[in-house]
Amino acid sequence: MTKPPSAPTRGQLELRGTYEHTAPDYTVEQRWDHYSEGEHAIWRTLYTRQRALLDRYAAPEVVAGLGAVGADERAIPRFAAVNDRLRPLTGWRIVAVPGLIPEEHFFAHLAARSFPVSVWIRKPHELDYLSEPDLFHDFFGHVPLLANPVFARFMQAYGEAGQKAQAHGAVALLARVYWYSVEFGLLRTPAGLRAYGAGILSSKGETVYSVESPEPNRVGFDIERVMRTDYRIDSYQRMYFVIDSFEQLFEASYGTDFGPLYDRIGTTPGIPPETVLPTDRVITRGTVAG
Ligand code: HBI
Ligand code: FE
Repeated sequence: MTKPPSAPTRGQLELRGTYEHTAPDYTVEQRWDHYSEGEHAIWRTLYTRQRALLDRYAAPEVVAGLGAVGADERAIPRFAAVNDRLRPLTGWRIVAVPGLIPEEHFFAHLAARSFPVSVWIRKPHELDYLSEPDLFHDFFGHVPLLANPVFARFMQAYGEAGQKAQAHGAVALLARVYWYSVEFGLLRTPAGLRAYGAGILSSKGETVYSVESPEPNRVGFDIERVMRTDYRIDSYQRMYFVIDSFEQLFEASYGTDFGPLYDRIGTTPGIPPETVLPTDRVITRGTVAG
């Protein structure tokens, strides 16, 4: 029996997953045969709805990755079959977990190129909003880019950085990088802004909002600026950070010792997401700008 973790940044919270049968690294069996027809139907509804938005709103690498891992609308993916395709592409695999897992285990998985995917899927009345990651968020949002070699290398570097940040007591600062890239990142492409963050891509509303709404600020990605910025977990983002390429993201994180940066930022108050600074590379100034 493994103790369920508390959700990051949300304080103590009842988690929905079942943590009784987890291995020491918090993995479980997927038990694909146990999904009900109703659960496959939820997947089908969500997949179909989001897939229709990708060509217009998502980074092309996401569309390519989704095809490469062999997911489709017919049924919840079998993780073993996905791994057969993913491993030769980037050396990554996905592992089944009950839900959120403790930070140290999450970072250890990423550093070892394994991405934890929750085994449970949301209920029919939760199609539009959930406060914990489920299988649809984890899979549809995160797994496609693991097929991209540059992004995959960044994720591994993030896991390694996470382990160092823990030793430094600076996970909260590094987590802002994850939030504003892996979860809510935008990419500048010749065709215009496109979403690549999993929090965006697993939400129908935010997929459109992040790219088209006049409300949020959109500012060029700079790792120190990102580490200094607060984020909101209970609404669409007021600030998106925009990368020009996945190489930029990788280079900002790989081989850099963030220790001095963590010390410099320390416990200074976070910059509100509504704030645009004179030093920002502004792409769009939002109507929320303070
Ligand atoms: N566990 N399953 C899971 N998925 C996450 O995204 C996750 C987690 N545990 C910790 C965590 N994220 C965050 O604390 C870090 O990204 C900072
Ligand atoms: Fe996520």
